[in-house]
Amino acid sequence: CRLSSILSVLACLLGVAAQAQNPLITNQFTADPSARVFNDRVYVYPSHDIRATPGHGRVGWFVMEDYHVFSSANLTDWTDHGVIVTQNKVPWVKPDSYSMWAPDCMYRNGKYYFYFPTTPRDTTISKGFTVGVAVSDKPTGPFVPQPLPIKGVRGIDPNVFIDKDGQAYLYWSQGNIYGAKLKENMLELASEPQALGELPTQGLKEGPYLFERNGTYYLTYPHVASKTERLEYATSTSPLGPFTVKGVIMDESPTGCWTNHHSILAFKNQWYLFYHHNDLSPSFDKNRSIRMDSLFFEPTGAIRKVVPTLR
Ligand code: FUB
Repeated sequence: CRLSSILSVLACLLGVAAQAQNPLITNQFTADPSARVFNDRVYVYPSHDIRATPGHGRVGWFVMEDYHVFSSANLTDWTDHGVIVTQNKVPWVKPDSYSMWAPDCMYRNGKYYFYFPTTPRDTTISKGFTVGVAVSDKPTGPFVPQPLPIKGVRGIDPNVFIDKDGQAYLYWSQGNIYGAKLKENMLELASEPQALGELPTQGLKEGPYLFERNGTYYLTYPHVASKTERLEYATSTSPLGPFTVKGVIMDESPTGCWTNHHSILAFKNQWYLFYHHNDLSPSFDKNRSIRMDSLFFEPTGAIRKVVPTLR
């Protein structure tokens, strides 16, 4: 994996693009894709799965030490811009925790804010996962981590949404899904965290992704309904709910990957679902690969179920 990191940095320096079909990236493992459009280009901020080696990470579990960002102007040719944040350069992170889980990125007022969940070295900050922010002038970094994580957030899988009135919101998960307003500085909560309403009462819900379409707020999330995660959604007339469960966006993984984690975006008049399976690691589902398929709405606003394309 260190070799693959070196190769991907070289590819980036030489301007070599990654390839097009699913999975989108084949020279390294990638998961939890948060896709954003910045300046007419799609940027994907995924997690970066690696394999445990002696003394580095826990065998059989997620091992994640840094983040890359990838971009594309046509959703076919992907450029790896290299590492943007790494665990041991974030001042408050537990050293060598290898728990740099699912991130997100948002633009506001000339800056790019990269949100990432991980575990702090000091349990008085948080006893488990919390969410940090790193800030950059460019979508590809360099991102400078804030000295401390966001106060008042315990959990994983941050997702940021800015409404039409300019109010920003942070969503995250800790078994259930929570949301709160963010201050204009994008670094602090502006309201108390709250649960978001009538979500499924049974089974883990994580990886929230919120977007708005025609005045409807869609809260989309992986949910373990039976064996593995499937992607579901709920809707509301307000960004903090209450949300009402509406349906399934994608069934459980055909490749047996226990997790799925997604984002949804519109680019050049077409909606897309970014998600992951474990195409490149069929026997170990903690080494995942990001994918993308078109997503369609019914005239009622319902999301049509997405069937994953084959490789
Ligand atoms: O990638 C680590 C964790 O697995 C994420 O935070 C979850 O959403 C799941 O994909």
